[in-house]
Amino acid sequence: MSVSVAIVGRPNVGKSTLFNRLVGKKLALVDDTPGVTRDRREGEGRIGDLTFTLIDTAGYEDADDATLEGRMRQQTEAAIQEADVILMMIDARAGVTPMDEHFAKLLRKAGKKVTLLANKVEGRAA
Ligand SMILES: Nc1nc2c(ncn2[C@@H]2O[C@H](COP(=O)(O)OP(=O)(O)OP(=O)(O)O)[C@@H](O)[C@H]2O)c(=O)[nH]1
Ligand SMILES: [Mg+2]
Repeated sequence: MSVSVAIVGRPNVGKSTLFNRLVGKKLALVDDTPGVTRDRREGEGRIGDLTFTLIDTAGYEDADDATLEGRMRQQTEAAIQEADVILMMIDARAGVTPMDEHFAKLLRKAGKKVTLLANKVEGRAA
């Protein structure tokens, strides 16, 4: 069984972009609108000789179970439970936002190994 890695973070930080890059295919929808990923997606990720099961998640963390956002949040929480390794992504141009802090809290509770990814670092603002 391969190691599973979940990419988690608030909407629009670039999770699906990284997912597609590591999987090497455009399996996930990427758009400059928050909330594009509606359900988790899995693919075979690869970095050099390392292969792993990569999970892309929806970027919502704070909503009622009955709503669409609530179901997205539940799926994200399930992915956090399942994953061996978590990549938490932030937008380095925006810095740490209250929603990032929400995700950080959620992940601390899970007690998993978390690596913080600062994305969108190519510009002066970052
Ligand atoms: N400038 C810049 N833009 C990026 C980078 N990575 C992703 N983006 C852009 O950020 C936007 C959001 O990317 P997504 O990959 O859809 O973000 P997401 O975190 O999956 O968003 P949700 O599915 O809504 O949670 C897209 O317009 C991407 O092209 C980056 O490194 N730099
Ligand atoms: Mg996405």
